[in-house]
Amino acid sequence: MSDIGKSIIQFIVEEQRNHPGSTGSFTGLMTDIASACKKISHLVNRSGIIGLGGAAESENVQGEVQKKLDIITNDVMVDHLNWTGHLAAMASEEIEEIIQIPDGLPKGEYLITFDPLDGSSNIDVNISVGTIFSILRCPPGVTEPTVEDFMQPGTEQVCAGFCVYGPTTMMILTTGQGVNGFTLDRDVGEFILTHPKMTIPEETAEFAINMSNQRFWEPPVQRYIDECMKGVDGGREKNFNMRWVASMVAEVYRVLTRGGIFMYPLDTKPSTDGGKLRLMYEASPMSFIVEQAGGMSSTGRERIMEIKPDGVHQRVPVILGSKKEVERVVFYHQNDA
Ligand code: P6P
Repeated sequence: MSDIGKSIIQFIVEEQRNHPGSTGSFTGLMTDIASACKKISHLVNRSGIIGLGGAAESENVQGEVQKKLDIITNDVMVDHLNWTGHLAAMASEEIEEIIQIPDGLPKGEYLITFDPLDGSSNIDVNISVGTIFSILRCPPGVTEPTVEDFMQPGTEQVCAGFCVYGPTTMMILTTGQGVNGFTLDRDVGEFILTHPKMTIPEETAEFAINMSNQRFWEPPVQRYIDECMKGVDGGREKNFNMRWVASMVAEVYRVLTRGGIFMYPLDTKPSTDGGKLRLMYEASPMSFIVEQAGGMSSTGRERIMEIKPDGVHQRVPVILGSKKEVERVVFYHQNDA
């Protein structure tokens, strides 16, 4: 019988039964995350009506001007997750320091990193945005987590997911057993399984990159994109199409549904210190999802999932998607550098 139509919590409870000895804490944590994302979806959808569009008068740790919704959605995540007893600490794109569980509240066995509203610069132009999260285990015996306890490579993730607030609100999730997509049914307020076992085609004819950065790219990326642009006139066996939404959640969801290669490579722009995208709450969770869907994710020089972070807000180059294309870019890095 097809699982389609099953609620996300029913799906997770059934998955939990595959892990003998599980305490139900992970299921509880996922319930809280789903609840927070439903609230964020509501706020995003009504932002123009309730005056939540536009910029706040503040900058985040990245030095980026914050949108009002960046701050509000960060508060939604923290307020939904800090009292439930499933987490030992959190880390957010919007907050420089790790977020401790308030004194007096119970702590749990998990750590979470999140970008509460990725792509928020798209809010005011009504383009899809999203929430990205990554769940790690808190090291055993640690009751006051420090930044060091978060410095775990992507291979240590228990779960990774993202919500995309677009024409429909969807939650994409992996716990290491493949990738499943759930659509928010607003009539009942539930995420419903609509895209079971998502897989990325190994081949693609679609690349996504911000072409305005071209003069800053390294030779392997210059070569790869030049060949895509020339298609059959430049040595490739096909012609390519290009997309750039400037919202990672939208790009990754498209790659999951029809293939493609998404690239935010290393560039020599002064503002991008090692890359634009953040490892712990963008590149790492998205890499877990992409690999679980049969794709590949690399900096061009190493597998993103194997990078041990040196800071919560560390940036890395990202090249992910259809395996054959990512392999080609990695090959160029190994032979063109
Ligand atoms: P650019 C959004 O700010 C983000 O972090 C990703 O979601 C997106 O892929 C990228 O930055 C867009 O960057 O330089 O094209 O605006």
